Amino acid sequence: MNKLTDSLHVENAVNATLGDSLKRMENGHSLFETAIRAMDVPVCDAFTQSGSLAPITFRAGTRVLEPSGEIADSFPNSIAASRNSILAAGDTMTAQVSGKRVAVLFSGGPAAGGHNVVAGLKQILGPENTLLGIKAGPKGLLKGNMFEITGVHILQIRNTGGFHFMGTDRTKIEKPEDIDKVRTVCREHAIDAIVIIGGDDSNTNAALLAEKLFSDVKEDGSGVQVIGVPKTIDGDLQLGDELPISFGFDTATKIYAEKVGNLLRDTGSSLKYWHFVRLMGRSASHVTLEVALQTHPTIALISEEVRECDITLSEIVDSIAGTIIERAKKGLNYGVVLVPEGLIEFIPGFTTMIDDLNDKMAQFKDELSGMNIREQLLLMYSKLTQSHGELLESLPDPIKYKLMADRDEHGNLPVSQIETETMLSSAVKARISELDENVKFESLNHFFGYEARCGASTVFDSSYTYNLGATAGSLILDGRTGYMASLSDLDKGARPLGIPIASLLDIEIRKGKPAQVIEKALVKLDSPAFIYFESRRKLWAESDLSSSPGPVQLWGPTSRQLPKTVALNRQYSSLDFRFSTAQERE
Ligand code: FBP
Repeated sequence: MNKLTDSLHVENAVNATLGDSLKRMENGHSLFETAIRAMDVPVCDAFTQSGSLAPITFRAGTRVLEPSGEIADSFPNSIAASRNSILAAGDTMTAQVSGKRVAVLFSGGPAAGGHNVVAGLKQILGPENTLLGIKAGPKGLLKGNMFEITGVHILQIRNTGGFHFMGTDRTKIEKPEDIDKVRTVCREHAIDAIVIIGGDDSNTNAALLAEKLFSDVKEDGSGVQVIGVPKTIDGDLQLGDELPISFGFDTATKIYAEKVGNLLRDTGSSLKYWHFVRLMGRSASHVTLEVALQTHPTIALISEEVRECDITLSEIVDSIAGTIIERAKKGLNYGVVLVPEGLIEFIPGFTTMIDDLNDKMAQFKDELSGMNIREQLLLMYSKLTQSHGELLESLPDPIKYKLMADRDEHGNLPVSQIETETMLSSAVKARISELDENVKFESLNHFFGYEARCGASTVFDSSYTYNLGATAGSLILDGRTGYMASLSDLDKGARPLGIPIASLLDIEIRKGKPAQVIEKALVKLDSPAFIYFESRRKLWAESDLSSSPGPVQLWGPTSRQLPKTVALNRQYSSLDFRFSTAQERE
């Protein structure tokens, strides 16, 4: 062999070895994913009192919720059983519960941490009980599409982001024929309990199923237990101290904050762009508020303030244009504007116009289905009230088209596809040229949305969800139904709770009709997080005080940080979470 063939021979051997190891990493085994699977997750003291991880019992706590009379009439079984009382953690379970078959599903948009709910649930159910995974969300439940979850699956999914282990969807289970299908599936697969991991709409599904499956599903007259787990990156499934936050919010906001922090650094370097960034979060502005607290942008709009203070679109545009002109006078021709995804539904005039549109679209569904978009719009201009028709007609075409898009099964407008940031930046540009044509204004538009929902979980989301899974499993083994698993006191070791879901329901207009749903928790203008933001934002607009939080940190000083809005609103003593008092000794 000469030197050349010799070295080629070595190179081929190296390539073969490298190729092999790259192939091994192809399916979810990057070095990062392999390392995080092995990371420890802190467990609440409640589950470890016996020395090893064990399920707990629950007892009626002191807080009682008060649903309206109409809700109480619709959920007689659930409300008679819970008496609207939030369950508090009791003792370690001494009785051995075995032979239960529990099915778990993801529902709605994905959120980091879902896989750890499954891992915590499997661990607490133990080998004496069977855990089944339902594929593709509630639709999969209707079809009985399920498989047994084994210990090997858990090793693969532990601490990983995404819902790809089972998939998810947004099917609403409501019609009597759908409830019958679920009954049949439960009988065929001998299911004793269902865990629904979802947001407000999915937990509304859970409440209804718990009520309808309360008894008489099995031959012996018994029912099927239904337990919810609070998920959504939007952070709008909250109940004060008892449910401080839904899982997935922390990961999503930390990922968005990294990207916004990077943009703030870029804009302060290149000194020539205004970035308009729309941040995901269907209705509430919790995501935008959290990202603002982490990064201190030049401007952040909060939809709830726009609605409550009756701020019109032209006032929003004037205010942004005013800030841009003031900064330009100081030579600061750059900045970042955060726009919450759901803003359009909160602007006065738009709110009632969209309600009217939802109403008319439901009323003229059949006529609309045979028309093209132009014809649909003409029909709507004529059916909406005059002022609503005029407002719709005045909007840019891309916005109009998106407002006409189909609502999802829960009646939600697909706001993630409405480019409000583009509408705003164009209107601001026009306004600036009217006010001062010498001001330089170059804008770039962004939407930060889907890229964060399945990001690798933060340490908080991994830990929170594992303990939520353990709570859900304990509620099942303790014989409970119609509860949502929760954890309070996130800064002091965390306490597992069960929240009666039916007691959270309220009446809302969806697709033009009253519907019983869980009310979304919106940003409150008197909350400590908003008040803090309000006290700082003028300074952030005038000077450059931005902060770049960097990528999600799984190790190091900030790895245990809770969302700032949660720590402020719950008045925790520290920004760090603590799921076990043993952590103090670590
Ligand atoms: P969930 O409330 O189901 O968790 O979904 C949240 C969300 O990510 C919103 O922020 C966003 O508007 C919506 O889902 C997008 O929905 P889709 O995935 O159907 O496009």
